[in-house]
Amino acid sequence: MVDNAKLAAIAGKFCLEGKVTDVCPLGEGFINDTFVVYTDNSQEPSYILQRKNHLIFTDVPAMMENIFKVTEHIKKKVSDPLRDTLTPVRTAEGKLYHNDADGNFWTVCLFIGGTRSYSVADTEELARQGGLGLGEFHRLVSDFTEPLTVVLKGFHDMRFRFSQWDAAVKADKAGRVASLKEEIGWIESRRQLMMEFCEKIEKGIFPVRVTHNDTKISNFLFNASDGSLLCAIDLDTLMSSTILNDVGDALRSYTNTGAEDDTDLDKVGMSFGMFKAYIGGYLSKMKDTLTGAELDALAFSGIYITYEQVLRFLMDYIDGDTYYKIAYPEHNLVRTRAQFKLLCSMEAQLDRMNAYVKSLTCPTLP
Ligand code: ADP
Ligand code: GN1
Ligand code: MG
Repeated sequence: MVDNAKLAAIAGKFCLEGKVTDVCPLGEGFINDTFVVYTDNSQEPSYILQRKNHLIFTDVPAMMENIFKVTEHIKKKVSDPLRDTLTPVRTAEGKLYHNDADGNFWTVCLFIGGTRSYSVADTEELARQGGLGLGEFHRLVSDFTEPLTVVLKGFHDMRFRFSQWDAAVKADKAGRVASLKEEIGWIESRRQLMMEFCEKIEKGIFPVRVTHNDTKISNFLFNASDGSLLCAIDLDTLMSSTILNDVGDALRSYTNTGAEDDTDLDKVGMSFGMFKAYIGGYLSKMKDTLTGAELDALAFSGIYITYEQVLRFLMDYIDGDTYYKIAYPEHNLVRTRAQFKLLCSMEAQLDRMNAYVKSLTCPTLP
């Protein structure tokens, strides 16, 4: 752990207003280390300081360049540019990151006050706000035309995930494969179905758009005053891909009645009410932009990305827990089981999810 004085010194490398008075950890994400920075300008937090995981994000400068370009684009279109998207802060040398003596990459952005974030959606109104927020984000970036660097190769590419998976099962680095016959079967029994969908993506059936790629609820800020959605944050995985990745990951997060890592599987499942609320919000912004192929695949996208998440958590468990931060030894296995329960619940409700999307997009005439 980095001590407070060191963190304050790192924050001091950036062009901050005021003198740093405190830096406190914010235990949230699975990949980066996030801190809140206080200054003598305010009682409220002023900045977010992050140590980006450079073992995962191997080109932090390119990642920050993506974030800078896209947020600049968004700022030109919104009413409150300092609240309606992230604002990266540069170092005294004019860089969007600070590379310390130990090889760590640090970044700073403005803290957006008067907001709150969630790890689970507990009301349908929150889910509807989430859908509106992702729709608004996709709308804001829809005319961003500059190329974006691929920060994580193969991120939502199932063919790539299966190549990692096959290598992990073969290597069996942590010696856990023999005890995971049932769980491995969950992945294998759906491999062909998932590859068929992946082939559709590869064939270009869905348009390539600017996407967030990590749309779980904790990566959005909501206004504390009225619960309305403010903006998308955690823009590390901004890339070009199909919006189905974003909608699918959001459905995985917002519709789950339990936690992502719930140990009580009775609590886990897809709430159809939350699905309706999320998709209703999203489509109210994006219905006229999406192609028929995208609309037809919207409901399945939740299954696709939830399956990918089961695979990724299980693969990390097989690998000996090297990717995601874990809070206890079996954490990745618990996550795998909880996400699998959610997957089964989504599979059982696919027909009615599809019917609901149809009812919103092709209303029958009276
Ligand atoms: P990670 O990459 O570790 O997931 P995030 O960027 O998602 O980190 O940030 C973790 C949490 O910190 C968010 O869920 C949110 O609560 C808070 N947060 C992040 N950025 C800001 C910001 N600019 N203003 C206010 N809160 C923020
Ligand atoms: C990670 O960084 P964070 O915690 O927002 C992961 C996502 C997973 C998510 C599961 C770069 O997101 O892909 O869906 O955990 N991010 C990366 O909660 O791998
Ligand atoms: Mg996050």
